[in-house]
Amino acid sequence: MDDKPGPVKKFVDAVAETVREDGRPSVTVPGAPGSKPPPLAEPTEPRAPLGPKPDQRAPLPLSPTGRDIGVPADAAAQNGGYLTTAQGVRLPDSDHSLKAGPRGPVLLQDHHLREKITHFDHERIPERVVHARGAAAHGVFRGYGTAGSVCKAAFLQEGVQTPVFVRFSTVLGSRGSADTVRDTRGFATKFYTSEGVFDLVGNNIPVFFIQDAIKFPDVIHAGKPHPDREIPQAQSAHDTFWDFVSLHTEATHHTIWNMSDRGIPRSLRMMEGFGIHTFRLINADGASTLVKFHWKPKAGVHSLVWEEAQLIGGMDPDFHRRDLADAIEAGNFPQWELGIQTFPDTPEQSFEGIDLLDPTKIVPEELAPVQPIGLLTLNANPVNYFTETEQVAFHPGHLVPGIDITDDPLLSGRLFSYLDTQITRLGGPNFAQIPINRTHAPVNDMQRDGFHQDAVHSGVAPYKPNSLDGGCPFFAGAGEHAFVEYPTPIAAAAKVREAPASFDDHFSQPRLFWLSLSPVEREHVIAAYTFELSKVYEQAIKERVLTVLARIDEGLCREVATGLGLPAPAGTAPADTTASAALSQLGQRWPATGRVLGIITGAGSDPGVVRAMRETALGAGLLPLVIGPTGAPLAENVAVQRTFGAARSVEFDALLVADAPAPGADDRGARDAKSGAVAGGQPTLDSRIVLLINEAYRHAKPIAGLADARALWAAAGVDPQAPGVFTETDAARAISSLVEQLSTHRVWERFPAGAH
Ligand code: HDE
Repeated sequence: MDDKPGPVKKFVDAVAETVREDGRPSVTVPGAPGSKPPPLAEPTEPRAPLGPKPDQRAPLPLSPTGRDIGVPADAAAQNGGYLTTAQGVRLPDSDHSLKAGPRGPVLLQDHHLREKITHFDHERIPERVVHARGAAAHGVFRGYGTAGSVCKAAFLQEGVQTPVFVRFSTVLGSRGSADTVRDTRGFATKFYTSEGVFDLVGNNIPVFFIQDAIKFPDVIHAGKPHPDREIPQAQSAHDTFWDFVSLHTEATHHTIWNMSDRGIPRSLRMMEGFGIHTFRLINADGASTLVKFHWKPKAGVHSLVWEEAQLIGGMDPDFHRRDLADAIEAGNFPQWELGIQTFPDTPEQSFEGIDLLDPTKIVPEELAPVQPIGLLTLNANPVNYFTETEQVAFHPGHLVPGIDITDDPLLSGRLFSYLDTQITRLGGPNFAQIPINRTHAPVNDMQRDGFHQDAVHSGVAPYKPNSLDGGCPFFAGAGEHAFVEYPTPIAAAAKVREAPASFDDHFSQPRLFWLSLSPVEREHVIAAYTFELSKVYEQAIKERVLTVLARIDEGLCREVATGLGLPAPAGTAPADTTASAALSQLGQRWPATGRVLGIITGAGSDPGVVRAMRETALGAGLLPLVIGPTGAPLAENVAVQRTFGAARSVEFDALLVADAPAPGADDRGARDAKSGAVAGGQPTLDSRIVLLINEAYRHAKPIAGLADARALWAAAGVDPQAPGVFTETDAARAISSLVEQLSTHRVWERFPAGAH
């Protein structure tokens, strides 16, 4: 927008410049903890604090009222080379309390001790009641202009670049829980537009468990750990969850999505996002169009397999968080297209018989195609987790001119809840002044005082009308970017606690979802239900869930019943509907950019060959990590990023064998608890590498190697003729075979699928 305030424009330009076009990583191995490597000995010479790393960016330094405060964007919050108190008084020591003699009692007059401990005592704020576990990144959104005819919002106009902050989350777990649990993921985006903040607070699943916000405490109480023993953490495989969803069958649609591969994403970068509710867009002429928002990842929608998800839960509970930060640090910036499905705003608010106000229903993309309206690129990691990712406050009621709500009863409750929850979580009503929440548009809101007031307001008349402050602030007129609620007509009605009759259909869309999955995806759904219900203690709840499954599909119900050792109730599923290809995660091709390749080397590997492999892999957009017997470099310039002892298959999307390594010095073969069973009887090969190959093969990952990889294939139970196993004569061919295979995400042909 031409009228963008100066500092915001400068910032946007700077952000836009960092968007890489070539897709080539800028850092070959992500993970450096600081902006400079540390010296061996503790530094003693006072010096200015280190700045953030090149991949990090803090919120734009604006005043609480959206003004440029002239601070360089990379200014560290800490200032000066000396340790001080919070009052800026320099300190000579922070290791010893003030005592009456070295062995004497600590003195109450130690103001430094008291300040330090008191602050520490209050370092935690309440975690989010839901979506507590999260990871976030900064980025930029560029409007395509294609929404111009239906929406007047400035940030959607052609070429407009808007800074954004995106937070991904799991719903059920607490802040320290594991990333790869089976759960819905949050996908919340804050657009700092020139017309104020717009938040699109969505999920990676397009429907919700409930149709009315008043049920939210119920579904969450059921999903959270049992209140007596506080187990299990961050998962739905327990009695209270299945008790609720089997009785409250409007949850059936969301639940089957959770039981599908969507519940265990491979990466936050590989998830779709959905606004779920139907929103309303208003164009320059004041006309309204109903829409559903979609985020489509450029990398495709991909998932883990359940065994991987479980292994990662122990091996690297921060897997998704690390993956997001590493990808950004390495310059593999994740991208999504924002798209809309549009529907005429008719009094019925339904489309092709689907009630648009029912958040348990989708509109298949085949009926209403998703039209791309802009591109999101995440290109910077936060500088500080707490101040940015933890303190960011989203709210579906943060709307800008051109975007309005509908009467979806779930959305109505959310409009209350998000504002309310921040008051406890962020300690008062001034959370919009926390740097990450500050709008980039000028603020003159007549709000005053309250806990943590950062703005020093001048003037004497925070009220309207006034003459003492010159009448300021003024109302915006037509053409001055005012937010005007759409004058939705409301039919005369009586007050009732009821839902429309169309909300009673709980099964036709779960069936649509089931019918749209490929055989291998259906296998996964069956396995997920069977696993979860096996963890349920009460027989009656399992039987009740089977009656729900019988209403989705007889085959699904029968297979799950077989796994549980229970009789399958008779099928009562609704009539078949036309399947929606867009609901399956399979059947397309995606770029392999940013996929992680493990290069297996041995003590005898030729460093030149390994270096060339890395270069070729980097050139193909992969993130290659060298796996070596120990942490020692193979040669100068060929560092080892993963040791045999620490590497696990779940970190890698594909493996390339440069060498079939002999047992490393710390390999205990069959006695190694990590790998014994698989490697037993293969004393010439490192047992951990045999396990690595075996797992990658079972998890349907592509694997490639040069001639002597054959010994590894045999030891790891790999069929050399199986799809996605490449035994090549030169490394470049091996890598291009892997890249080609990665475009379908996994070697799905390797999974034996039943006829469901
Ligand atoms: Fe939320 N939800 N929610 N939710 N939600 C919160 O707000 C709530 C719902 C979603 O990264 C809370 O700031 C109610 C649907 C995301 O900070 C809280 C209802 C969708 C996030 C809250 C819903 C979401 C939240 C907790 C039923 C997808 C994380 C902390 C009407 C469209 C945002 C907070 C972040 C967070 C309430 C249902 C998505 C308590 C009452 C549907 C992504 O306000």
